[in-house]
Amino acid sequence: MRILHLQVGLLVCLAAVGRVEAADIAGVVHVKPKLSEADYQKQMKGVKRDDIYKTQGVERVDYKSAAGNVVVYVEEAAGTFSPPEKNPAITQKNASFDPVVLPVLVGTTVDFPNKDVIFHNVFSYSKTKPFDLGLYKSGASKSVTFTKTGEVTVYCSIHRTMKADILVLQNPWFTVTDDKGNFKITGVPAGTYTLRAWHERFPEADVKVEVAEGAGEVHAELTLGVIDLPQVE
Ligand SMILES: [Cu+2]
Repeated sequence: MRILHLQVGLLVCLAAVGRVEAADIAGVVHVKPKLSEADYQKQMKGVKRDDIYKTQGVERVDYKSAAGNVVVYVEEAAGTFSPPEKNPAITQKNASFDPVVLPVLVGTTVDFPNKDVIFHNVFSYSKTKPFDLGLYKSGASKSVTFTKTGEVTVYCSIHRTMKADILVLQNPWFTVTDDKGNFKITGVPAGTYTLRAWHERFPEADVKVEVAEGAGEVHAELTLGVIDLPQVE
């Protein structure tokens, strides 16, 4: 009975400490290409119609959905952190990687299961972690441990549209935005941080965030965009 009381007491104590020191960082990432339709048309003046037709069937970037799959992360935080007990996975399914963007804590092992009926090959030429898992069949899975922070772009040597990005980060305070750019990072200890936004097509953006003790929730907004980047329907 006494042990039980002690345990309950400890739990209450931990909960109280957590409430005082940690807060959530929540907000939105905006994606703002800067060139208007009118300015784009002005730039296109004098371009031959035949030349335009050559590229007509080429798939364009959908900037409306670009606010999704943005990694939002605390750049640096004090402390040492343990990788998760359950490995995150990037699955090969329908000749695509799922998810296409995966932030992980340094030291994490990522599983790459093949859930297609066809063979795939998973490899990366990145400086952060070059690897080549070779061809492997349906139902098989291989793993890679990421021991250095940085960016790792992953491809399949057979299917050229297969691409995934892994961001290896210093601390566990990161998340991926939903398709509207919303994000929430939970349980960030009190402190002053640089919050960064990473997207495969844009330069990174950052903002300073102050997490005060007992803040509850801190709001943050980030904007990704490129000067003169055309957005054409
Ligand atoms: Cu493939």
